[in-house]
Amino acid sequence: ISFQKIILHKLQMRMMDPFQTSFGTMQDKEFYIIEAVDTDGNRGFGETVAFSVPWYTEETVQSNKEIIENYLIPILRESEINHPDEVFPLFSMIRGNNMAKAAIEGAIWDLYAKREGIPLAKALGGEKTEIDVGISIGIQPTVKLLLEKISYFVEEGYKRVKLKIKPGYDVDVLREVRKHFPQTPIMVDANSAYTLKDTELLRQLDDFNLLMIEQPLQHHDIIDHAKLQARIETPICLDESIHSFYDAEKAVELGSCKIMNIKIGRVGGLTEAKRIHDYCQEHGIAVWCGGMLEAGVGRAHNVAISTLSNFILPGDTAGSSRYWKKDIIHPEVVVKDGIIKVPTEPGIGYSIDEESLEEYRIEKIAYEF
Ligand code: OSB
Ligand code: MG
Repeated sequence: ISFQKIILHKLQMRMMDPFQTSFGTMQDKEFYIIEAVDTDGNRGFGETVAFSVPWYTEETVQSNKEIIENYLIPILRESEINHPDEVFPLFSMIRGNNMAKAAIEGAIWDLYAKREGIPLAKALGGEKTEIDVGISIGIQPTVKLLLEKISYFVEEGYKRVKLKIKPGYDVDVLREVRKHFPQTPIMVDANSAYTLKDTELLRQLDDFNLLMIEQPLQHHDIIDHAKLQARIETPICLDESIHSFYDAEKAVELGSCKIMNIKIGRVGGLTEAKRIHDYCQEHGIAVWCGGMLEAGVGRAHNVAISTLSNFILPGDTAGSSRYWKKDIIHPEVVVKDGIIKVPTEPGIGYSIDEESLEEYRIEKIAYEF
């Protein structure tokens, strides 16, 4: 693959509603769309998924840009790449900064698939033609509002409901929710809001027949999660703690989780995501695709990776209209009856809506090769 240039488009988009987790509330999303152009004029797209503030992981929109500009693009300028699987190892001399790496690697995967004339899902080895999706619902100001939101998304057809919890917004809320939705597949996500001292409280969650509890404990931890898993029935799913294949392997060895949430950005890209997927499959750990409040390009990448066979559980890859009045891709990602039909066009399978891109763009920088 010989590059002509890489363009960074900085976008600013406002979500229709604020999204509240145990670590904070978000409504304005800033990110970069990475456009990789080859010497034949083919264009591949990736999206940075870090938030503006480093409260989910250390990375930010600004750190993504700095790493891409100062380290990753210079590495690409000096390297020859024949397949996108070579990108992550090339970047391995740079520690961490997985979301920066993933965004640029994602653009190269899309470019590669388009050059080959195949869908990205197929390039990754995915075989599903449709994927199941769930919905992630933020912490609500009142239980009444929460119940209304759940009703809305259940009626929309989403295959499972994920509720954000935090200390003081957990057992009582779930009791109310279960009263109204006794059969709905429900899981919870604590985003690291608890410690082992809360074991008794977390054990009470066993009464609610939850599919899983996501990331109850510290954001880098796999030790305490193993202890907790031994003491509760509800399967633990790790999100924040898994930054790499290495982390995934140690978590499975220790019994820190029974399920894994794979986010492409958190683990450094599609190649690493696929490796973790394969490892989990070999070890009987079901995986699903998490979300980072992405716009269309990031969403499209999530759809593609979700076609791999061990993405058994519904992901957080909701449709474009979950957060955006108008997305930056055409067609938008559509969920019907809780299902997304995987696009069959080459690459990510959705095209960039150039008009929307321009409308949301606040900065554009081109790096020539
Ligand atoms: O923990 O999965 C998470 C949103 C922001 C930060 C972290 C998380 C989330 C979500 C929503 O749960 C996922 C989405 O709908 O994109
Ligand atoms: Mg999570």
